[in-house]
Amino acid sequence: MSQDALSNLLQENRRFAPPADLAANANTTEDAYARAAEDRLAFWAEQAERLTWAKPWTEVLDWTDPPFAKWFTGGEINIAYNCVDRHVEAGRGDKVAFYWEGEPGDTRTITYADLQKEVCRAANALGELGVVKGDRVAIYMPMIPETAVAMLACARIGATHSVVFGGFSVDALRTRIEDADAKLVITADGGYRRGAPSALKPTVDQAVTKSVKNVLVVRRTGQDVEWTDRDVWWHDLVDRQPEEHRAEPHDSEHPLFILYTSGTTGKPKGILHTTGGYLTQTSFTHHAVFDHKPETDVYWCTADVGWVTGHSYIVYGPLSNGATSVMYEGTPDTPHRGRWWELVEKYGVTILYTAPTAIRTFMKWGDDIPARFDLSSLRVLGSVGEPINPEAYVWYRERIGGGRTPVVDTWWQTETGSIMISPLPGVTHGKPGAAMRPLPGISADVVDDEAKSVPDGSGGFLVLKEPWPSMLRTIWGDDERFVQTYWSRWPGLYFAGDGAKKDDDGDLWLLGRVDDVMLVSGHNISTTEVESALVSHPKVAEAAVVGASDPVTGQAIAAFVIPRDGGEIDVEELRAHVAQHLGPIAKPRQILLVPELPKTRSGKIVRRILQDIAEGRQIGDATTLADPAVMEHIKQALGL
Ligand code: 6R9
Repeated sequence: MSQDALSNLLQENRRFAPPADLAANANTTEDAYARAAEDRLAFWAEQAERLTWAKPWTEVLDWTDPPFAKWFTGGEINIAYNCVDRHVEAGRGDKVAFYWEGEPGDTRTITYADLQKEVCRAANALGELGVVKGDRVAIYMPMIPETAVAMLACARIGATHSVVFGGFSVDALRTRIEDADAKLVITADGGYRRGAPSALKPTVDQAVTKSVKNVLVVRRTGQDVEWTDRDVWWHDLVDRQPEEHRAEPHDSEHPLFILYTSGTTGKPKGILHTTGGYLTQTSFTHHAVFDHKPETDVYWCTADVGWVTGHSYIVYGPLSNGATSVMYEGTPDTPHRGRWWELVEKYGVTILYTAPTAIRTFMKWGDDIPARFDLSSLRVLGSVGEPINPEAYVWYRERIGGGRTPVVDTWWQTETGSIMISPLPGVTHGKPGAAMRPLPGISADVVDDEAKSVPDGSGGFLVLKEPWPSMLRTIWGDDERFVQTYWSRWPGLYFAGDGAKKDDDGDLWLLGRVDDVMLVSGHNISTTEVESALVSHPKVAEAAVVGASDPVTGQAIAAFVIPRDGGEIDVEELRAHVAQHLGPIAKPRQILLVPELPKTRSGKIVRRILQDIAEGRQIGDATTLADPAVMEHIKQALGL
């Protein structure tokens, strides 16, 4: 890619200042940037002090063997103690940790004292099953409280967990169990999705490999399950355990979890996160980015726990800060399309953290649905997972946040462990579609092919310049691939794989994966910008674009568009609309109207599949899709 790397076409001039009262009482203020710039390691040491350490560290960062970082070396800490016990010891045992809502409408309220007992029982149960510090445990669960309990119990005893999405297939689960050499699988009979029980246990039965000694099964749906000697019911084993368990301190660099990212080619990468640095940064970012106040806030992160967002911002970050959270099992349209807003009203949610894909879905369903509910409790809204189009940002702020709430667009990855680039709600004048600045203590930049920092107003590659506490430590079992994948493009820089641009103020805009950048008549055009231009048309709910090979232009833009409210769209008018916004070079060759888009469980568009359609090929592997039926609907709509 040349120095003019990614296009810089989109003009967006709207600005939103932080609300005065939020700014006046903000957890993190402007001075944090200066303090961190002056002494980054002292800044992170200060954040680590927010936690309770069993043994103090001797060195903040050991970077003598890059890119293998060690944070808070010599320190010892127990993550479960920090997320649970210390709140109980401080007299906050009666505070609610989770308001859990099952999809069928059943509910559970779990206080920190309840959570402590349950985590201790589960830790004792793991001991009875012979799981010891250093073993790996696979967790394949629906969104129920036992999932968080299982993760915390592993963390407590020092077993490394590997959570696998409940929607993944036998093959996907088996490869992950195998790669981690898991000794135990924790699962459930099933969970509720779209109004019906959806089975999990049969998938585990087919996926278990030799290393697995036991399968621990939570009864959630009550559906019939096959049973073998290896299987143990959670209620039989965990419920009879003592509710005391000593939380042994673990080394700051003890492996906490492995989480697999699929990538487009090759076997999934087991991203390894460790203990002290990970908790320091998830805890700090949850506190700072959401301005979380434990006494008054009710926080809801809508992610699935099988995604890194669920690890860092449903479990570890919020619990370390003593948060009261909502946890919801099911889909947003069950039993009706207002379910989320009903939950916001019911629990008085003040902070909501979700993904652009969900926001665009709600836009498509219509403004009248959220308008029926009282959403006035909301004060901060967050977005993660993809670039948020300006139109979706403004809709979120206006229709969900009543025009009052800052929107924090948070950029990060499984690999980074926590949020890296984001506005601070009490400091930043937000721009719709921009992730703005690296957080205090984080060094990010946009560079060209030669790793030279690009000037304001241009685009290039997003890189991270200094190690950060919650960075991945390696790829499980494959140090070489870790170095190759992330650190080999330019010496000393972490390459995130994303394109970005700096605007004239030096603020950062994410432009999508560089693999997705299209090359049209010699110009690099970002999929994100064309999608945002399409979505800015009032009749478009959602759009995905890909570069399809073209004999004349090299690649030509093929756009897949979902009409808003199922309405009609004049395709020529839409092409003209894009040309008007971005210039004639960005005009799609082809616009295909579709009812849905192929997405992963975390809402990312699987462009590879759309490219197969645009180039008239057989459609490739669709196993990582959240809903494989989507492909049938698309093919039908296109007459394929
Ligand atoms: C947390 C998470 C990471 C990739 C990342 C980027 C995209 C995430 C984003 C964003 C633009 C944001 N991404 N947040 N792009 N703006 N606010 O999503 O982790 O599943 O590993 O995906 O997601 O492309 O590189 P993960």
